[in-house]
Amino acid sequence: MTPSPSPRTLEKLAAARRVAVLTGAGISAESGVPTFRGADGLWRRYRAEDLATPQAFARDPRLVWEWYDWRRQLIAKVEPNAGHLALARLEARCPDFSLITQNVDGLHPKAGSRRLVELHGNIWRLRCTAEQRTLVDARVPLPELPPRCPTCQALARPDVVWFGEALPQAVLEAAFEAAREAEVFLVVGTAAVVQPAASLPLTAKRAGAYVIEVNLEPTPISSSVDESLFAPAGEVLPLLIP
Ligand code: BV8
Repeated sequence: MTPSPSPRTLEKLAAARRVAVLTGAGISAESGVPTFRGADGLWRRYRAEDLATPQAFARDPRLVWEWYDWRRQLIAKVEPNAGHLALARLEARCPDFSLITQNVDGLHPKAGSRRLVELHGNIWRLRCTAEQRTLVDARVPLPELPPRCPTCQALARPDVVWFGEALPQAVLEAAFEAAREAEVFLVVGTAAVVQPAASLPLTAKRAGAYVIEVNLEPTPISSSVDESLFAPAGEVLPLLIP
């Protein structure tokens, strides 16, 4: 039985002019994209430190690219779900809105979200390791692994932020400013483990936001939020955002 949002939560969300949302892998789960730490998690078959790090890429770029190409092929076959679409509706209604995502799958823009802060990059972009130039290459599968920069033939990497890499400063600043300014902060489908993303909900709370969490189960921030709704995002978000 999907829990009903409290009247206070519905009032806060309906009245808010400034809204920010943080999403994690859980919002894409109902589209068929494995999460990182869940039962069918991506890390189950792989270990984060073996693949999503600069050291792993330096050691074996082909292995890292086999993992990313496998994920790209999987994501290419799926569609945004009701949770993604509800957030796109919320954006259309809010004068001041930011959707901050940890996800690299590109399902939020595919659902129509535009005011997006992609904290960890995007799996559909490649970055030249020599000149840092980025390009969108959505071919699945990629014709050669590892791919090379079409201009200078240097190795190309996924344009994502790996563990141990700093997030781009401008992206970080935009995310924390949105969290500090928000009247309502919605946290959807994240285990709230990975930093610095996991600090955003508490930053919003400390700045006076009403914080709503949507997850299947409690997380380290559940005790700090105003309301937790423990049910699939694809079911809860349409109730929050009819
Ligand atoms: C940084 C892109 C500093 C790649 C990702 C030791 C060494 C080095 C660093 C560290 C260290 N210890 C700690 C750190 C910091 C580290 C970190 O936080 N580590 C964690 C593991 C402790 N962070 C970093 O390294 C960051 N950079 O700190 O830089 C710095 C500063 C200056 C100079 C140099 C360095 C960079 C972190 C970014 C890593 N990249 N992704 C890729 O995707 O391949 S993170 C990866 O995890 C994804 O982005 C993912 O989104 C993210 C977070 O996971 P979640 O989204 O929360 O997903 P998860 O599977 O965990 O949970 C899913 C949740 O959904 C669950 O709660 C589940 O219950 C729920 N759910 C499931 N189904 C549903 C649902 N909810 C609702 N509905 C459903 N249907």
